[in-house]
Amino acid sequence: MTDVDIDPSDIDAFDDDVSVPPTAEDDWEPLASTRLFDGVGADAFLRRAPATIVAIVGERGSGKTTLVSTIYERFLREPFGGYLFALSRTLTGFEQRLFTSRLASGRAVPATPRTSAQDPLHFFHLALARDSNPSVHFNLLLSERAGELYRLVRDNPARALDLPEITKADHIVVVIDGRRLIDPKSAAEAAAETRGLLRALADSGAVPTTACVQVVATKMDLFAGRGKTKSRAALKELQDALTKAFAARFASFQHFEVTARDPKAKVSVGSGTERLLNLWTADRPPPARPKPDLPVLTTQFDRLRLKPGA
Ligand SMILES: Nc1nc2c(ncn2[C@@H]2O[C@H](COP(=O)(O)OP(=O)(O)OP(=O)(O)O)[C@@H](O)[C@H]2O)c(=O)[nH]1
Ligand SMILES: [Mg+2]
Repeated sequence: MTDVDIDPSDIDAFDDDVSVPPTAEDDWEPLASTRLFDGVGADAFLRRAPATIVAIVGERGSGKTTLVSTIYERFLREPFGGYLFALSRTLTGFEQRLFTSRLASGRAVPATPRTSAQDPLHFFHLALARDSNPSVHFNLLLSERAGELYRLVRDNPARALDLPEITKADHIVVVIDGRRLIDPKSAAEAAAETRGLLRALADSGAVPTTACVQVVATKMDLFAGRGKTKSRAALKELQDALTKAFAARFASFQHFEVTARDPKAKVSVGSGTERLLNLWTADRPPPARPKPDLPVLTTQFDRLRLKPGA
């Protein structure tokens, strides 16, 4: 027993006023946030390093967030699709979206938290390197936005002009909900919505002429089995019809089929996303720069003015 009795409950481990900003004399630095980038954070990142911008668009519940977060999840286990995980500046953002798919969440069935319609635009960051050449990193910025916003674009294409993930996109991934396609009651509506969104994007004038479009059918685990032959044929028919209607309106137009997360765990996590990674990290020709409009040089003095250092 010491001279002064201290009641352990009197000790407040969080006594320091954390709202006081650190001073130059403090011997510590706050860690940078690793939540998802907002628009300002993404711009700041792009000023430091080049990155490929991938806009993930589609209806509510189609599987946009799960698609991106399970690509990261694959890299937690091992190299994936010929790529090594190099870095992510948004680790906490990924982990927050994956928590409800883990045992620690106490859930019996894996799930993804819904992106709120009130949430502003966010971006996931993923830096990857090819297995064959680990010294070269590819930075990917993958957008996250609630499906409601894209419904508004479908109704009013001009709204796409206000969406930076579209106007700055290198790739636009249009996600189709496989669950709705296998149900005859919702299949026609899901197909019409996808057609409507693609038409709105093509008509909006917001999509860069260099942007490549990938139409991704998700939840392909639900198409497995003999009873699903008709659904698979209907999906193929829809893909052909979309190609016919829209392939000429974008720089490139391709179809993909993906199982991001099969709740029965029969299909591996992120199955089918390797081909997407390949496309997103492919070398692209540098953008064509318009020739500067130089004045006609007539006198010797004009030429002198254009000399370096003049
Ligand atoms: N069976 C199956 N379910 C999936 C798959 N991918 C996603 N889901 C489920 O689909 C539901 C919706 O997925 P989200 O990723 O939240 O969809 P979202 O497009 O981001 O939806 P919003 O944020 O509301 O726009 C979740 O419950 C997922 O668990 C898949 O590959 N297979
Ligand atoms: Mg989401």
